[in-house]
This record gives sequence, C-alpha cells and structure tokens, in this order.
Amino acid sequence: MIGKLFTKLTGIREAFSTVKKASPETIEDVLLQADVGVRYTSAILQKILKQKDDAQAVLKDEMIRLLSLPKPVMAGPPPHIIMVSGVNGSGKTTTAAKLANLYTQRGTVLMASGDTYRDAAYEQLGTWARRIGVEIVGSQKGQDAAAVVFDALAKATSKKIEYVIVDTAGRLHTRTDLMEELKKIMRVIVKFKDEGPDYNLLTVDSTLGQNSIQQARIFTEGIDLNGLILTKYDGTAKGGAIIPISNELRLPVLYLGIGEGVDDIVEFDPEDFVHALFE
Ligand SMILES: Nc1nc2c(ncn2[C@@H]2O[C@H](COP(=O)(O)OP(=O)(O)O)[C@@H](O)[C@H]2O)c(=O)[nH]1
Ligand SMILES: [Mg+2]
Repeated sequence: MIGKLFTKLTGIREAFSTVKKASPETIEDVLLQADVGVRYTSAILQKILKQKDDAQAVLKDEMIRLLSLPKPVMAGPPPHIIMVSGVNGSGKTTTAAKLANLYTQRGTVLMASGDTYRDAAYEQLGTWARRIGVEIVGSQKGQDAAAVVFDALAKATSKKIEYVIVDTAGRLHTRTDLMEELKKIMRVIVKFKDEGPDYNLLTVDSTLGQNSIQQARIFTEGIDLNGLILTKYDGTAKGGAIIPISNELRLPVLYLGIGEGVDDIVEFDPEDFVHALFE
C-alpha cells in the first residue's frame, strides 16, 4: 500500500517533505496550507514546542494519533453490506465499483444500483460491473431505490453471495427527499441485517478540503454512518483536511480514492499513510 500511496500522493507529499528540518513556523505554514485547519494545527504545534524533540517525529505521532479512530468490523453471517452515500460527483459510483473489484479478492460480490434518480446511473455502474465481472441488480430511472436494494439483498441471500455493495443517489429534488430515500434504503437493509450495513460509508471529495464538512453533516445527521472514503486524494492540495474531516465528523477513514481507475483505491492505515507522506 505504501508504494501506491507514495506514487499517487505527489502533491501533499511535496508539502510534507519540507518539514524535515523546518522551524515550527514553517511547519505551521505547511499544515495550514494542507488544510489541516487552525484548531488541529495549533494543537499539533503546541506538542512540537513543548517536546523540543525532533519536530518531524512529533508531527508524525500526532497525525497518526489523530487519524486512528476505531473502525467498524464486518460481523455476523453474509451477505456483508457496504453502502456508499454522498453528494453528487463525490465519487460514489466509482468508489462502489472500486470496492466491488477489491472485494472480489475476498469472495463473491453483488452490486446494487440504488441511484434511480440520475440518468444513466445504472448504465454507469453496469459498465463497471461487466468490466470487473460481478453481478448487478438495478432498475429503470425513477423506480424505487429501496426496492432495488431489497431485490439485491434477497438475491444475495438466496445465492449465498458474500458482499453486497450499494450505490445510492446524490441528488433528489430536495435534501429532505434524499435523506428520506436513504433512510428508506436503511429500513430495507435492517430487514436483512439488524445492525444495518456493515460499512455505512460517506464519500467525501477531498479536493474540497474542510469545506466538505458542512455538506457531510447533513448525511451524518440523517443516517447512521460508520466510516468515510476520501475520494480524489490523488488530485488534492488540501489532503491535510483528512484530520479535521475525520475528527469533526467522528468517523474513521476506511479507504482513500487515488484515481479514476478501478484499482485506484487503498485501504486506509494511519501509520502507512503518515509514513508515506514523509518518505
Ligand atoms: N482523480 C480522481 N477522480 C475520481 C476519483 N473518484 C471519482 N473520481 C471522478 O469523479 C467523477 C464523479 O464520480 P462518480 O463516481 O460518478 O460520482 P457520484 O456522482 O458520487 O456517483 C468521475 O469523473 C470520476 O472518475 C478519485 O479517487 N480520483
Ligand atoms: Mg453516481
């Protein structure tokens, strides 16, 4: 994983590479420019100043600590359910495909096209499904997304498929409509699995930096999320926002999207990640 991160995260790595022998003031600039935010930057800086130790080592330790939120674990009998939600364009469908591809290494996978609002959303996911070689359950535009998810879970249960990846819509007529639809999908999932989706993930466009937190709150207040996927991490100068995003929302980062290809995803490990930044 480190190797892949290393080659893909050139932007943010360049910024952090200057930290090695830098003064606290320079480190402060680097963190603020990477969109770590005032609150976490000053907390980190206080630690650096207090310890008078190797600044880079302190910074690394602090970043690892701030990124080590407990992750959900997949439990119980299959099908294991991964649902992705988020605003339009944040990378849900691409991420659903990447996850489907990733989980084929662990078992059988079925994708559910729960975006019945956007034109051609099913076709987009279907193209990925064919490329990856996994089954897909979808419907026509305008049909009930919760019904699609129900069909997918019924199929997965009867065919003993191990992983179901649920893509969802990012935009309906209003925010309330969108949340009601997501809640309805959740009610269907709970019929199959009391605890809800094993991974209930929000996709966050990391090029927006901290600005994405406000948008994300609408989702955290509507449905019971348990993790984040930061997408477009390959193209962001604001990658430091991973710290405020995860901590303000109190959600662990499970994956990073690092490109448009189906393999461009890495499981997030705080230590690997921080070490890759400073390599
Ligand atoms: N560079 C880059 N582009 C991404 C990544 N994830 C998604 N995209 C692009 O973002 C755009 C929107 O993605 P899509 O999955 O359709 O978003 P959705 O509306 O949330 O389903 C597409 O052009 C994707 O190729 C990523 O990790 N890196
Ligand atoms: Mg989509």
